[in-house]
Amino acid sequence: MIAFITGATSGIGKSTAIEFAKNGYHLIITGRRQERLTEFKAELEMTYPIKVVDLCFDIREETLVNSAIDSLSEDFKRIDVLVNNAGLAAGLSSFQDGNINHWERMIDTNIKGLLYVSRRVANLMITNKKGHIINVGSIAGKEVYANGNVYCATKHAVDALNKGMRIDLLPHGIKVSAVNPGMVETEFSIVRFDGDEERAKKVYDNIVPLKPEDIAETIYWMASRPSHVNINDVIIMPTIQANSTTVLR
Ligand code: NDP
Ligand code: 8X3
Repeated sequence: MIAFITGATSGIGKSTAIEFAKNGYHLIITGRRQERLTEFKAELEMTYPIKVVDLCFDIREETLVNSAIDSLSEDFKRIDVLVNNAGLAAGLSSFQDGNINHWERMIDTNIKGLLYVSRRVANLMITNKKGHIINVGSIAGKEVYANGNVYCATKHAVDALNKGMRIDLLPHGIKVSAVNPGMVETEFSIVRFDGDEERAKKVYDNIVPLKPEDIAETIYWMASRPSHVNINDVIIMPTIQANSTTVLR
């Protein structure tokens, strides 16, 4: 079995790769940081009896996405599970003060990048007559919170695409699911605040957030249901969080 995981250099994607490796999947791991991919591939292959292919590309670049996927061997093109995880939030400011560069990074990564990867992989899955696409959305794709404007819009787009892909891929026997987490402690907030680690740390002060492993286990659980069962959608929160803005500190 083969799992293709985008954004496996950190956080949820990295934990998801480990979870699939533990369960005997061969892996395709992706991200922009080659050094991390090389190290992670070596660690995975040393720990588990699996083969790992690392593909270093920016999912915002359609030609790079296509050439990376086309470079896979015929064996590795038989992808069973695609986890569309790579994504980010950039900034947390009012719409009227929004930074255009932040908006473009989020739209290009969370929507367009996800589309480029999914289209190419879905076509391989159609040829193979099997497959499962698992989209990593967010509570931000279910609710809108103050200053979340464009990030929330991109995750609402993921929610819509999750439903749309499920309809279009139904005749091909391809499952489509989404996991929508609340607060997970990863590099997410460091990225959101442009590397400001102090500000990022405060997001998780005095709370017990989700761990990336919690999401990884959920994703693997979704992927390992019997063939007649599809988990359409999961919302998963830390116990101290009721919705995107109600958090017990
Ligand atoms: P991290 O910042 O820890 O990981 C993000 C991953 O995405 C990295 O591996 C990064 O790799 C990859 N990535 C980002 N941009 C690109 C790009 N342009 N091309 C290729 N890869 C890219 O954050 P998380 O693990 O928390 O985030 C994973 C997903 O989970 C995201 O979609 C996020 O929106 C979602 N999510 C996160 C939540 C949280 O609270 N943490 C809650 C709900 C959803 P590299 O930098 O090497 O390219
Ligand atoms: C990440 C969770 O609440 O910061 O998607 O939007 S939140």
